[in-house]
Amino acid sequence: MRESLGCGRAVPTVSMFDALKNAVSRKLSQPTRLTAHHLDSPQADFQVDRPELLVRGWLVFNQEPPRQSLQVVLEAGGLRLPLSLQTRADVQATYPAGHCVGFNQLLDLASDFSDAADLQDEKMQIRVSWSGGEFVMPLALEFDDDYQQSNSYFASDLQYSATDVVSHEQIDHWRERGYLLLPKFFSEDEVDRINADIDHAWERRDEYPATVTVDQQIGTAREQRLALKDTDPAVRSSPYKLNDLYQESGAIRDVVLNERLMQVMTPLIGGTPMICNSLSFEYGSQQPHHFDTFYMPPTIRNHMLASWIALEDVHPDAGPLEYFPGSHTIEPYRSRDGSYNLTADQRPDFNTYIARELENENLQQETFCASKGDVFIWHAHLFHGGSRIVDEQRTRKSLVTHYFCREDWSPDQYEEFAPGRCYLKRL
Ligand SMILES: O=C(O)CCC(=O)C(=O)O
Ligand SMILES: [Fe+2]
Repeated sequence: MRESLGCGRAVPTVSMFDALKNAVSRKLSQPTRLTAHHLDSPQADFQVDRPELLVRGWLVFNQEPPRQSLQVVLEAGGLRLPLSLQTRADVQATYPAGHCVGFNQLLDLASDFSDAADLQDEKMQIRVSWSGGEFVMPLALEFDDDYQQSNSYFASDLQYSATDVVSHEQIDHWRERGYLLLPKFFSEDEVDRINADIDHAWERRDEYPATVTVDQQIGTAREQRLALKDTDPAVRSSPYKLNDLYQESGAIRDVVLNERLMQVMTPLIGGTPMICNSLSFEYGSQQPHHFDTFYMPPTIRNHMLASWIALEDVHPDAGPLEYFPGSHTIEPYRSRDGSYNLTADQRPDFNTYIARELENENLQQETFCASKGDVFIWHAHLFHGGSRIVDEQRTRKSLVTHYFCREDWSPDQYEEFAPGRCYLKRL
C-alpha cells in the first residue's frame, strides 16, 4: 500500500497488523527439508593431494533455518569437526531471504584429524542437522599416495638459497628473523621523485581514477575510505593512507619493482614478486600489531612479503615501525572458520593466542628508526605494526608495498604492465 505525501513523493507503509503477522510467521518457520545442497569441494572422486582439505559449499532449506539448532559437522571415523556457517552472497540471491547458509573451511589433515586412525580408510561424511531434520552427505575422497609430503599452507617447503645478490648471511637472517634491512638502498633522487608524485597526486587529485583511494583519519572512529579525487585535502595533515598510487606513479613503480630490489626479493618469496597493493603514509600508521595475512592471505604460505621504504629520516617520536624478530615462525593463527583472515570479533581470541606464543618463544619487540632511502623487507608472517605517535607535528613518510608470488596466480588474474612487472588485478 502506498500513501501520497503532500509534496508528491510516495512512501511505502506497513500496517501494524502486517508487521505483527510477519513477526509471528518468522518465529514459526522451521525447515522440514533441505531443498538443495552443493559442495564445491570435496566432491565424489575428488583427489586430495595436499595435506589440507577445503570444505566449501551451501545449503538451502524450505524455510529459514533456526540458527541456534543448525549444525554442519564433518565426520571421519570417531571424529566430529563442526563447520562454521556463513552467508553466501553469491548463491543466496537466487533463494528466498535467509533460506541459504554456506560453509567454507580449510582443515589441516595432520592436526585437525590427528586422532583419526588412518584417513585413507575412514568414511567421511557431512552431517547437517537442525531441530526437526537431518541430512547426511557421504564424501568420496581419494588420497594421493604422498599427500602428507606435499606443499601446503600449513607446512610450506619453500627453500631459501643465496644468489649473486642475496648472500648466505642475508638468507640465514631472513630465515631466522623474518626480515631484511637494506640501508640506503634507494638514492635521495629516487625517493624525492616519489615524494613529488605524492604531492602531485594531492594537487591534481581530480585527474586521478577512483581506484586510487585514501583511508582518512586512520585509527579513529572517523576512519573512512574515499576516492582520492573525492577527498578533502585537509585530511593530509593527520594520519592517512594513500592506496595504490603505484597505478599512476612511474616513480613508485620504478622503485617498488626496481630490478635490484626484485633480485633481492625473488629468493625470499620463492618466485617473481608481483604487486598486491601499495600504501603511502605521511605520518606514522599507529596500526596495531598484526600479520599482513589477516588482510590479504596469499594462496601459499610464505609466498608473500612486504617492502617498506623510508621516504624521509624517521624520528623516534614520529611513530616508527615496530616488529618482533622471529615471529614469522609462529604457527599462523586460524580463525574459528578455518581461514587466515581476522574479523574484528576474533581479535580478543587472537590477542590471547599471540601473547602466549610470543612469551613461549621469548620474542621481543624491536623498533626501526629508518633513514631516508632505507628498505625494510618483512616476511608476510612477521608480527609488526606502527608505534604511537608521540609528537603529532612530526611526519613519518613511508611507502609500503605488499607482494604475492606471480607464479601462484593465473595470467588472467594479473596485469603485466611492463616485461616481468606485474600487479594483481582487482575484481
Ligand atoms: O608503516 C607502518 O607503520 C605499518 C604499515 C603496515 O603494517 C602495513 O602496511 O602492512
Ligand atoms: Fe602490515
